[in-house]
Amino acid sequence: MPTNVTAEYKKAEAAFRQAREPRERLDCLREMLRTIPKHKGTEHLQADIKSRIKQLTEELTGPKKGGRRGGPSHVVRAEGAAQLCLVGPPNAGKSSLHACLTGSRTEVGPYPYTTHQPVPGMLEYEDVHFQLVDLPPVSGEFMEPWLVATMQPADGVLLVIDINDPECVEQIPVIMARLAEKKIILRERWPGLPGEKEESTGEDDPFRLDLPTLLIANKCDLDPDSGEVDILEELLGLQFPALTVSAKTGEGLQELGPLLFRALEIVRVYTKSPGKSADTDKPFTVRRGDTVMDVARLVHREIARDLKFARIWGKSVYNGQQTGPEHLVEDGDVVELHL
Ligand SMILES: Nc1nc2c(ncn2[C@@H]2O[C@H](COP(=O)(O)OP(=O)(O)O)[C@@H](O)[C@H]2O)c(=O)[nH]1
Ligand SMILES: [Mg+2]
Repeated sequence: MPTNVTAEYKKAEAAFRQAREPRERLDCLREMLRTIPKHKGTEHLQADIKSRIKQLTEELTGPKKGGRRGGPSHVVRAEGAAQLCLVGPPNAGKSSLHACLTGSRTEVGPYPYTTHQPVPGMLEYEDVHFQLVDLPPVSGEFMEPWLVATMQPADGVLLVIDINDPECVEQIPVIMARLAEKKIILRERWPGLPGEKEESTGEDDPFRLDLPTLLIANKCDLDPDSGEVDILEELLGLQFPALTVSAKTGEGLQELGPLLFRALEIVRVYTKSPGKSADTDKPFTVRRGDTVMDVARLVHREIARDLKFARIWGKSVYNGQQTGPEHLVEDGDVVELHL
């Protein structure tokens, strides 16, 4: 990592890390390229930024050259409370799980490599939605080159394995290594679950993506030994939070929504207008540690800009308590934004 970068560049880099929308990410990359000091020490990073600009531009517009006209876009716009990618070896049951959990009609096949495109779908839990993205498999032999770009907006990974397949002992490290080569690191630690803070190296690489990962041990209907996944993790020296499920019988599937909700520390906030009752249809979702201002940003950029104070109804405030924009919101809060 080059030293001697300017404050302006650091700001652009920080904005890039925050950006989730592909277009916004592209703008940030351009800003990084514009502001990076052009000297020997940053050559490598400059090249990296340029190649990402090229890649993202192609993803957004479809390939320019080549036989096929404007191929399908592999960028899935994040929606709902969080986006989770289904990653795993061929035939683990990723598409079957996606279909059960979201009602999608993603293709399921008894042979590997049935899935060729990212398929989004929504998992409902109470009044929030988690976006699950079904993906083609990752194996030692092959990984779609666009997969890395597709995973950039994700908040986490569901690492799906067939718990009865003895090969999963080899498959998991291979998948982790393949992704790590592309700077995607599968993490054991989730904000809302117990676990030790992990060592992180190369912290200042702007292109490294750390994704909290849940191990989904599928096909438990074939061998109902519930201790299997613990043995596997022990063997591999891993400590991903794990869920044992069956896409076939539905066992364990109802636990995913609540687990994600806790793990990601989702906070639901309902808005209301003065003198009216709260809009309880659809919450705005933020994370623990987020503020009234973060909620305002979700409502509208201009509302955030003009926000003066809020009134809040909730568990740890008195009814209609007046707070500033920096007040931390809590799950279930009703917020009235005043400009
Ligand atoms: N017994 C059993 N079979 C499953 C389960 N989930 C998926 N399968 C089967 O495993 C095969 C591969 O499933 P698919 O969802 O296409 O796997 P993917 O390649 O990971 O997307 C299909 O024949 C599925 O019917 C499960 O929970 N139990
Ligand atoms: Mg599939």
